[in-house]
Amino acid sequence: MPQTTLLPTDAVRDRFSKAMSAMYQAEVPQYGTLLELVASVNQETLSQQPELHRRLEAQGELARLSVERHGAIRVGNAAELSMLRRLFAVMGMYPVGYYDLSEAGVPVHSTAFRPVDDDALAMNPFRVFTSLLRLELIESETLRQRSEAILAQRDIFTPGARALIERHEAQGGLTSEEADQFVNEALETFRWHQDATVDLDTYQALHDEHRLIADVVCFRGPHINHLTPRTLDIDEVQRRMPALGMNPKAVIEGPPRRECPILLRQTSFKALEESIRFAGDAEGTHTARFGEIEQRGVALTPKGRALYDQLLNEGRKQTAGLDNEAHQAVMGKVFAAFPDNADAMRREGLAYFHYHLTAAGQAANENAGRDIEALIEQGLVEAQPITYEDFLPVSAAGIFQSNLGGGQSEAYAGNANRGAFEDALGASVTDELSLYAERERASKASVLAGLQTVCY
Ligand code: OOG
Ligand code: NI
Repeated sequence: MPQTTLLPTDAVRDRFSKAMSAMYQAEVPQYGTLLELVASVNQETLSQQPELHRRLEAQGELARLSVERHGAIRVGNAAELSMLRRLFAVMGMYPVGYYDLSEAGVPVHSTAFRPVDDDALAMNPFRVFTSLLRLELIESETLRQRSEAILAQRDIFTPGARALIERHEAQGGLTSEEADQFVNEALETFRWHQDATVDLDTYQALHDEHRLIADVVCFRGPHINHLTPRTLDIDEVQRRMPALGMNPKAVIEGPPRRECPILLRQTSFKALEESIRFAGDAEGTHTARFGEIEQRGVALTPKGRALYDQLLNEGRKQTAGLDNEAHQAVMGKVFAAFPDNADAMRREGLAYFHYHLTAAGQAANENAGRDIEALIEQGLVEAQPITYEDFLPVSAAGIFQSNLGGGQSEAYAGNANRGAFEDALGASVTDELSLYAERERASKASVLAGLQTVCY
């Protein structure tokens, strides 16, 4: 029997992320405008900063820049979340990280489905921030039961998607043709629906409880609510948005602008008001879909992250109500306490690095010693920052809130429940920090193993 050739899961993810971007551009034309803006700002940044160009190229970041993006969806129950886990596995995307958004008054908890291996990340790091609605946090017993009943009636997956997920699991992958079918079928789950499954009164009641509940419960599927290209200069994109007809959120989330970017900075154009037909034919609107941009920096160690969290909290106490310029100025001052050069961050153990032998290092031998810092001093080893591939709960809450009309209650605060999330998911989530620590450790080990043995 001829062997079937299976497509690498990385290729399935690449096809899917491109198809999703095309679908979202057709659905939300402003997202297409945002992509063009990001592409031209990236181009300008690279030509103005040849050193940045060189570094990104050396790190393999340049090749993935134009395909890099993340998206987000919100689902209603365990059955939906666990099936999504199986769907994303077809594309080599696995749950990494646990994010508790109840802390910020949003009744969800989340993970990010994303590739984990170096090669997979380098090829296409497409990530989907996936939130599970927490009906148990809803005050009203009646609304909770009503929501559960509505959600129990829908199936967000096509029969074709289910069949292809099973086929992937049974044969360990999909053929190229099956992958194309899978992409088409899986896209249906993320598509926008102009008609709600409920009448206007039900929508209104859920909306009054929390806008997010209406968004998750009232439609046939968990429409993709944004896609996010990666920019090299988020401040510039934010500045240029209004001239192109986009309404940016008030402030850029995350750390301030720095010489050596850390973690993640994010902003968005605000969600659009879109017309909806409700059951019983009433017309109304719903606001859910937006476009986001991100600028990524180096991943921080637990020590670096603790410093980031501490400074972020200090900054937040001083920035309430400020416009972006003033907000960034305050954050800039507060973050002066965070060393802003790669050597200092490395020596102080604040960030993760990937180590490799330089040309001189490849010619050197083990007499050079085993102390990585000394090897760097001698020019035998180079350390490159490892890019942060994950998300930040405070920033995510800021993105949620500015697109939910802001000012949501803090009523759910402090309800992290990773165990319940993992039960619903049907798997545990990988700890993101352990992934960076392992990548750093493996690179150090291979540097040391790569120094030539001396024969006596
Ligand atoms: C997700 C918001 C969080 C991010 O980039 O932090 C997010 C949502 O609105 O569903 O996408
Ligand atoms: Ni996002």
